[in-house]
Amino acid sequence: MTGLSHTFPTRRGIGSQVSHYKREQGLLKCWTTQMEVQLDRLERMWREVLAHEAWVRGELGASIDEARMWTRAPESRLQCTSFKIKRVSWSELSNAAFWQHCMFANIPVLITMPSDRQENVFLGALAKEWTLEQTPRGQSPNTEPNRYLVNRGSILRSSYAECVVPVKELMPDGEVRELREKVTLREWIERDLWRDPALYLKDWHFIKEHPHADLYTTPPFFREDWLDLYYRELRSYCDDFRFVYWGGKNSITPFHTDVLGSFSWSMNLAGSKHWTMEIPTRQIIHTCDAAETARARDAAPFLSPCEQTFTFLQESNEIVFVPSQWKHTVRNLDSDVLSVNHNWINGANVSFAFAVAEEELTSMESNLAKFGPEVLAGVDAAHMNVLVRACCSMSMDEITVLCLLGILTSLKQIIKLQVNTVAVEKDVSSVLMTASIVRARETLAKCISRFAIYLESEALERLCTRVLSWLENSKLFN
Ligand SMILES: O=C(O)CCC(=O)C(=O)O
Ligand SMILES: [Fe+2]
Repeated sequence: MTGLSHTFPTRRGIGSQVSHYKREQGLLKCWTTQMEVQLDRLERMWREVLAHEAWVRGELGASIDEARMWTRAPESRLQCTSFKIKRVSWSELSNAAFWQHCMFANIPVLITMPSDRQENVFLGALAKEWTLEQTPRGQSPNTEPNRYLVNRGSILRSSYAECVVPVKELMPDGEVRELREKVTLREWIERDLWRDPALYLKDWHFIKEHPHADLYTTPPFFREDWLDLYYRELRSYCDDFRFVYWGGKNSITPFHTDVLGSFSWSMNLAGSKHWTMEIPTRQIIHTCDAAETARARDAAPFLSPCEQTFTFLQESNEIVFVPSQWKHTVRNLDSDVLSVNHNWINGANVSFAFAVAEEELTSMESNLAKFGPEVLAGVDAAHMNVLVRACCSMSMDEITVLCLLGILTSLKQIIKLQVNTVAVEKDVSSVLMTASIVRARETLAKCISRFAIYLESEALERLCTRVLSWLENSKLFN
């Protein structure tokens, strides 16, 4: 994969930063030369919005109050002693409720999809082929209940057996390393089921590698995805954050927060997972009880010494929504646990992406300043962008462009909604888009102020300033 694994711990040592430096530098060079083309696209989008300006202003008035209420709702604070993740049937969860109570509030949820595969239209062929069976007596090395895939992954096996897949090894110190030797899917499927649980097929960019496979589609709750939009529209899909995972019994994803403050959704297709999550400090009111913490730590050996944890099981057909910056660790409970996992960013959490990059920048600046103010002053913008990108997967330029692209796309969506959609849907969706813009413009303003000296394109800065001042002067967004 070209980006960093989305499961790296957030703060990484300078050693690993340097080892990524060269590769990142190459990627960034290519990005800078693409910048003009990208700005062209963004400018064009902006002109399209302006062409509809009067209309957007006239049509949107009814929903703006509601949008404002959503985005200004106080952040959800939790009492961790009593925190339990909610299980909600997907048919009872509206898109609007998901935005309000999960994405804007930054609260996890466990969504149960229909068990009848025919009803579950989002799960295509990838989900329909699996049958888990109890391991026959005597075959398992221990007496624990255990299930494995009877058909050993028929759809993947029939079409993708010779694909090289990323198999990661969990080191005793909790670091995850990709195996040096190439492993094909066939080899993975035919592996000894009782082998070392330290191996885990994960972060397989399945859609990127097989764009026409059409094995599943993203459920509607998670489709407002600026991260994907950015890589698709502006970067010719040089990277993505859409993965397939296939782990054996007791394989683990160590404690981490997801890449760049993103949300993640993880849908189990076969098998069960045991999750341990930690409530971020700023969302906590009290500390929780010690016994609960000890239990969580037993289940998750790489847990950091922190008390605000809770655990839950995810069965097949269930989707976990992981909010931004909620640390988590996952243990697979069956011999075959197959899941799909995407990371995504939109107006509800783009502020986290900014905050993660800003934190890295601040720490780099203070490290450089230790060598003297002239050293910090002498560091060029490109160098800093490479370092920030090596630490958190995107440079400051890229985060700024992602935020601008998200805002412009949402504005265009609002315009389109006015033309094409029935009244009720139009109303709900424009509230969501508007609320998303209201949040994101604060982040865009922070990007061009805090990242100012590191933004390599003045044209980008100018366009951001124009869009921001338009939003500021528009009654709709204030
Ligand atoms: O399923 C796993 O092993 C890890 C999933 C995860 O970290 C995520 O969904 O963010
Ligand atoms: Fe994760």
